[in-house]
Amino acid sequence: MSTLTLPRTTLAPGIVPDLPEAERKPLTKKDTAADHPTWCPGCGDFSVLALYYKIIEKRKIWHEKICTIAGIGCSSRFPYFVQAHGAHFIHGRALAFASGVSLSRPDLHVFVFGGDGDAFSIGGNHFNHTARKNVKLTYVVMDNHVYGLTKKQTSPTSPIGFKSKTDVWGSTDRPINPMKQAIAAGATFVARSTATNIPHLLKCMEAAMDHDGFSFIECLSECIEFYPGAFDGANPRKGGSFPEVPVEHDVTDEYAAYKLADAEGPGVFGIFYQVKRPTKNANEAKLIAEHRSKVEGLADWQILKKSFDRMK
Ligand SMILES: Cc1ncc(C[n+]2csc(CCOP(=O)(O)OP(=O)(O)O)c2C)c(N)n1
Ligand code: SF4
Ligand SMILES: [Mg+2]
Repeated sequence: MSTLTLPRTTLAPGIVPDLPEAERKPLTKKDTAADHPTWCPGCGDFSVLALYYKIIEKRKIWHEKICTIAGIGCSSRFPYFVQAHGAHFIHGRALAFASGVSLSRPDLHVFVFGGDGDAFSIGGNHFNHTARKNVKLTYVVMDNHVYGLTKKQTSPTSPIGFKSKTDVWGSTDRPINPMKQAIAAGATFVARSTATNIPHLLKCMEAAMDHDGFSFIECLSECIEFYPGAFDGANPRKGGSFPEVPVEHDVTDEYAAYKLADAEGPGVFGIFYQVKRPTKNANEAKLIAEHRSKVEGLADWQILKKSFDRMK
């Protein structure tokens, strides 16, 4: 069952849609923070949420323009914690719902959040098709390499040997590579970051938001409860390293991006791939405009009649 999160009825100072823009105050974390997040203390997902509040304030995204969508999972509880429009939707189907919102409301920047299971198990098909259609939205996958909400099952990104409730002797299945999958499916913005490198993640989220098309970020986000230490190798504070995408990397080179994605885990961090390609939003808008020009001046019933006559 999906649950819609609705705006509160008492308006905070920044939430006054009928004021002229210049007089409106950016929404602070206090304005946008909803329920106290129910994540375990130390869960990586807190970083992504904190940065989302920051982006809303920094980019002056007005209350009525915020749209936060997610599927099901610990990470997918995200919209509950944002006091604005959004939906905690069906497991794996967040992108389908978000695509509809994005196509019908070009004035919004739609953000979708979720986990590795939501994105690549049950939602695998939706991921591929949203990417290839280049629907304008930003998708941040908080990849913890495990199903957190359902208490430790193997996920599509769990490494070989990972012991879980579904693989008590250790997983033998080759994990998927989200970066390769996104590039191959046709995503036009593909980046990787971690929840432990806040400035880097903020840069990636802002760049993703500025991208006109389907922007995807794989954010390594530790599940402190069921896969602690999974990303220590990417955390210099835990003895790991944080190699960034080389400055000479050409982000428009699909094969170079694919090669970067081949690096041994935890891999490299930054924008792997970014190209310009017409969005589904632009293509549909063009189609609608062309059709409208052909039926200009006609009443709705006349347009309908024309369609029915064509079917005869
Ligand atoms: C149709 C359906 N199948 C299975 C479930 C059970 N389920 C809920 S969340 C989840 C996986 C969550 O894993 P992930 O997306 O990685 O999120 P995390 O909890 O790790 O953040 C599963 C299998 C469900 N809610 N609906
Ligand atoms: S179970 Fe894991 S993913 Fe879920 S809130 Fe706790 S630490 Fe985060
Ligand atoms: Mg997960």
